[in-house]
Amino acid sequence: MDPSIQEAESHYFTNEPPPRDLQATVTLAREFINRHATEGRRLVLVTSGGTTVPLETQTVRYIDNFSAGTRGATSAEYFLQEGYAVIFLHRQFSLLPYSRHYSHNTRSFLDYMKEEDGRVVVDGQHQEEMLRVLRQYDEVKRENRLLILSFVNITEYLWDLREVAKLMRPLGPRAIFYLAAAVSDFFVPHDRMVEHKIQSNEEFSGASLPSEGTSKPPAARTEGRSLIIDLEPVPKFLKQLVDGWAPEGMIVSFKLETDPAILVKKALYSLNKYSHHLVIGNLLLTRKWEVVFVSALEGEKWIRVPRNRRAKSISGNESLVGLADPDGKKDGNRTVSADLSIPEGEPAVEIESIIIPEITTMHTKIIEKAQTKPPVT
Ligand code: PAZ
Repeated sequence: MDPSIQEAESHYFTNEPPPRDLQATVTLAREFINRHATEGRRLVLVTSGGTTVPLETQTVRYIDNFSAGTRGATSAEYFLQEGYAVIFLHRQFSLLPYSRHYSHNTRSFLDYMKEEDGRVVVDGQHQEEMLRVLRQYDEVKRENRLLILSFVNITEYLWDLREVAKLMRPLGPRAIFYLAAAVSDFFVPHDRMVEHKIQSNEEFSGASLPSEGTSKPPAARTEGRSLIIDLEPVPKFLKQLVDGWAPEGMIVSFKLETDPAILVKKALYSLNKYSHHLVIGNLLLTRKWEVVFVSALEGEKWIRVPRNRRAKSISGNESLVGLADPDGKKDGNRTVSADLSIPEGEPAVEIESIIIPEITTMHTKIIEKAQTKPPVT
């Protein structure tokens, strides 16, 4: 492996302190992986939600991104449906498999309930759907096939990813890494982070010194009344994942763009640079309706789901046209704007119900290919 990449890894993990609960995470993950390895099951690590970039060690302020974890939570359900064991490494409080159907919604979960003879029961109109979700959830719980782990900031995410990936190594080609989390590209290194809350009042701003008294200038400081933030690039660890941490696993990364003109180019660039199995490209505004698979095996392949002309309004009533906003929060009371780049209505089916079977078919081929390879002597 390129020594400069190893150097970047070593520098990063020496300088950025591990999360406090890393040992507990490793213990849980080890036990889960070993059990499913013994049972010969395929296992996927799904990463989901956005990483934060703290500006202070005692964090009051941080930089965040838009991701609600819809892609990750939905994909995890379809992997579970395909019989996989799933480690769901997600941003704390972002969407979770199964409970996603009833949370982060314009509706309160209490709207699914009603009182009957002094007891709380599920309202009649939601019985069928909730029973379907509950049965799937119960089966997964009974078979102990879902492990939920969480991170908040970029450093916690990278430590967890590295440690879990190394634990998954013995699974060889039976492992998938499905990296749907929206990972920060820039961060504040620990030795340039101020300890205390950044002050807006110049009289107090002198208190903002890096936590360990290093000579490095703080990455965030006030100048006059402005806040100046000088971020550094997060080292790209996909190469280490491919070559070092989990060299035999199937690796699926995501590429998010907002400009359609560069999406495929950027996905191809990533595929060539990291030589992994698959890059799934998506655009912020259309990510629930279309994605592009870019792989060495199959080139460029688009997956699209039709748009539902009928979108549900907040009240749950169907309206002919609703505006589906980029974050998927329903607002059926507004009319569709003239901007045709914003899709009408919700997707007719969840696009992940097509993405995941496609991936598991590719995974089967990878496993079969590995089985026909002569053993390394
Ligand atoms: O979490 P969500 O469903 O709102 O969004 C999913 C997504 C766009 C973050 C994901 O599909 C993705 O592209 N993740 C990788 C982002 C990137 O670092 O390029």
